Amino acid sequence: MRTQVAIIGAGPAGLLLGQLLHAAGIDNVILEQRSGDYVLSRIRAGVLESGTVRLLDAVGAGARLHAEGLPHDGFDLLFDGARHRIDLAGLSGKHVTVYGQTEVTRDLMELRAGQGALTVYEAEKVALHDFDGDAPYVTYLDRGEQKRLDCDFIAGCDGYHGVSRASVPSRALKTFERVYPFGWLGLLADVPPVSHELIYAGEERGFALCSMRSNSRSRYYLQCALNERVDDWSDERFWAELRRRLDPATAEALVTGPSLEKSLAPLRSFVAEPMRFGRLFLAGDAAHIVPPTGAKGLNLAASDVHYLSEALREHYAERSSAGIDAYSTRALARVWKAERFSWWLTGLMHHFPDHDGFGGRIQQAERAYLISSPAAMTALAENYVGLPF
Ligand code: FAS
Ligand code: PHB
Repeated sequence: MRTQVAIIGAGPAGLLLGQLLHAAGIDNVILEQRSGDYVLSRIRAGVLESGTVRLLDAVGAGARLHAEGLPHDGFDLLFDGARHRIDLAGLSGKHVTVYGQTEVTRDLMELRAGQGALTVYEAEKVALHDFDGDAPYVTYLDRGEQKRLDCDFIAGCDGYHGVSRASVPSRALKTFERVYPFGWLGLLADVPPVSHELIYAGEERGFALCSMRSNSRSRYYLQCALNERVDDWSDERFWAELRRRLDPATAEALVTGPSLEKSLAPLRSFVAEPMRFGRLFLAGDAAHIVPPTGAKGLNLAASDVHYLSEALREHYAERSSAGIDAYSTRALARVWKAERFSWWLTGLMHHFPDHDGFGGRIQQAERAYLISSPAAMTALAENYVGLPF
């Protein structure tokens, strides 16, 4: 089989890239190791930047998003018992849209299936070949049968643990990493959100996030130790700890109920440079990871594939390699700004080991300055709504 672009991974990066290439008339095949149902079962991001919404609209995947997504003009920071609203719309002129990654993935999957574009689910033993030459190809097992996909380019959209970045010789890669001394325990429940906007709480007992998927489905997170196990957290224990990390009025307003899902995610900042190796391009989590505090992971995947699809369109339509040659530098410029913001907001709102020492005093000073300075809040707002593509 032959295609122009082989895409590894059917997460948001791979699926959105597939649609952007389809819109440009560029043939592509997606190889995904899991089933479609499994991909949809993963509960992840919840906040879309306006740039991501524009891309979804551009490929025709925005209808349900506009019908069911929740535009948010601000969010609260809670610390020292007080909630401080960050007026995103007033400070940046933009808003974000609360719409779960699961729904984005579902919309893109349905659009792709309706166009008859090929996604091979449960593709096993995917292996990348000759991407440092002019005739790359991918091999994989399809229901036990060895297959080969010849292509012009390979897009590695297979996430942090994928095969694409692992296929690059280590001498060709420079990686940067910061692992945080805590994780996030997430809970999804069909209960009304405690507030109409998100609340990022940074009280003594640790970080908590009050988010949502709709006006009847809530998403909550608790900072937890890395050695915590989900099975040790009953719903009752989760709700009781969440209440302790909220101010009394918010705790009182909290509606609890049975969890639909609970999961633990470690937090790390990670970047692999460059994001291009011959005819292999990395995009999304395959190239970088941010702590979810800034809600940037999914949105960075979107800007990566925006740049990559433009570069590939230029290659085929204008016979120019300028976009391809500039892809890594262009993508990394935005990636590092999002890495900085995500690291900063994580530092501002989480409980670190040196909380009682120098680091704790710096955090207090950072918070006091932020809520006293329109300029500081504007900087927070323009990063949160998403810097320009
Ligand atoms: P993804 O990991 O989503 O998709 C990669 C796909 O490649 C997967 O479907 C995988 O099965 C497939 N794959 C992997 N190896 C393969 C192989 N060898 N062959 C074929 N296919 C392969 N971001 C936020 O903004 N907010 C959040 O709250 C948030 N929470 C998160 C929680 C967790 C547990 C994780 C892991 C991430 C979270 N993120 C969050 C970040 C997340 O949303 C990612 O940024 C987003 O999924 C990136 O999308 P992709 O780059 O497509 O990678
Ligand atoms: C979520 O709803 O999953 C979510 C929202 C905002 C974040 C992280 C996660 O910063």
